[in-house]
Amino acid sequence: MDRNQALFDRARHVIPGGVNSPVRAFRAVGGTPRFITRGEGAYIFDAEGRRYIDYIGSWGPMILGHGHPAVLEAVLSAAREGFSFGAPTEREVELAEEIIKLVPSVEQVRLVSSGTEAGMSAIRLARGATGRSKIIKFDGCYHGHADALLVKAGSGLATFGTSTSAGVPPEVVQHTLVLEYNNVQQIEEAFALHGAEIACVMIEPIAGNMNFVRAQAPFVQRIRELCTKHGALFVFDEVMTGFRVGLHSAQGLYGRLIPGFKPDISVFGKVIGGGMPLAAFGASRDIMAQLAPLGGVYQAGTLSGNPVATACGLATLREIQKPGFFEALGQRTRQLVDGLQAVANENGVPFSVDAEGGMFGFFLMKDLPQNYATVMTTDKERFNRFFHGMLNAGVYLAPALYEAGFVSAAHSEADIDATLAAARLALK
Ligand code: KE4
Repeated sequence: MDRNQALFDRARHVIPGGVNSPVRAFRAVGGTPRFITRGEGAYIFDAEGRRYIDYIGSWGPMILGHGHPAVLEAVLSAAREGFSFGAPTEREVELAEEIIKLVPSVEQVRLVSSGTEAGMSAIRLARGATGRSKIIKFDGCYHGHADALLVKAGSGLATFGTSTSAGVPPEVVQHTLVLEYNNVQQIEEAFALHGAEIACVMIEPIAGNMNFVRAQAPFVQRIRELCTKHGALFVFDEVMTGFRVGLHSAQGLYGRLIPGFKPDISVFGKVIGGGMPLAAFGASRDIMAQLAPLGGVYQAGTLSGNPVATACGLATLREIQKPGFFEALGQRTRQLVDGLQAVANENGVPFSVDAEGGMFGFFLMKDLPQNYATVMTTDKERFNRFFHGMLNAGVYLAPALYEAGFVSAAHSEADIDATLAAARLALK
């Protein structure tokens, strides 16, 4: 029997679904998940020893590729000094300073261990800072699995959330309103109806949980104006886009499209941990002063700012600041998506692509979708055939049509060419 299958059978005895995060189980695409033994640069290897060009990169963190020497060295030397102390260390100050240097809207940060924890804390902070309960999110955006955020779009604006998950009591999601992404009219109406009660609006500026859908600049600008007018806070969930779509994250991009644009609270994860468990949320000094031990909003964590994780994150952030890093990464990613588009056109397959920095998406439809409902009209069977065609050719794409893809600095021109050759066959 195939070693992946044997491991999967064994895993399912002791771990629900055989995985520690649902998307890894391949349930959306079918087939047997690959059990990865090691990573090396742009590649990962499965239990059968097969090599894959990796376009997941741990869902974003591995922007330098697997096993970057400088990062590995930083982690090993930090680990030799100690894994965790439960006391402040200089390195978490250095990491905070690095994030603040690169993200002008952030004056102070709090480090935590996962994007979920960062997003959950950002919501609590927004509610504590405003004294309000209502929050707005958008259909298709994922902000981690905190109860208040596991909510599906209600029908219209009056009905507040019904949860997408068992185990979340209605009371917990009654304050969460889910609107359509890129729908300016709905956000206008929501503020007209509930403006005085809204603590925050939370958004993925480029929605990587709908594969790759950009928030249109006028939409972002209108949310910014309405939040300012009504005293609500604008939360940018940059867990996926942060330091991935550009050195100054998505807010750097929107700062160029919308003069003076800044979110109120920013959430980071993935890249800032370089593959180790580390995330963060940040805001102005005034907003962050609401957090314990200064203010009344409680938030804590045993491994927050972990000394080994901060070493990994810092080494990663230092590498991506090197001259030309994002130009090269952006070029490589563009080469991939433009090549995929060309191959799809050659084969008469309706296809559209988009990319920013080291993050990309593609859709088996002619025009780029602007919201979740449109994304979900994708022909799932067709996507799954493409996914498996690529996987069998040694190209590991996201095992779900609503997930984004990631290119690392380790991906070479030859890797892109090999990917396009595989796509030519798979699309045929
Ligand atoms: P984590 O708790 O998984 O570290 O972060 C949650 C999160 C928050 N915000 C955004 C925009 C995110 O994309 C995520 C996590 N992303 C998923 C991929 N779609 C992680 C993969 C998984 O769930 O296994």
